[in-house]
Amino acid sequence: MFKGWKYNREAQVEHITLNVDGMKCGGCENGIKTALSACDGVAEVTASHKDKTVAVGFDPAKVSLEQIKQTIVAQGFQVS
Ligand SMILES: [Cu+2]
Repeated sequence: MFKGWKYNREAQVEHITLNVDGMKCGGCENGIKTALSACDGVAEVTASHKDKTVAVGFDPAKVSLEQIKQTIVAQGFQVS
């Protein structure tokens, strides 16, 4: 996307909560947050190792749910 180019479409944000196994501490949460935040289209990430959940707000036009899942798996966690 070009900076300064007026995009005439409102950014849409979809929210999803994924069940993620393998997080054991805040460091694991941060690893997932950092990896997902680096994805274009991801607007917000909340991770909880206690609840074993990762909540993601994303623009489906820019990033797919499958990409989000794969990013988490690439960090060494399991998404159910
Ligand atoms: Cu950890």
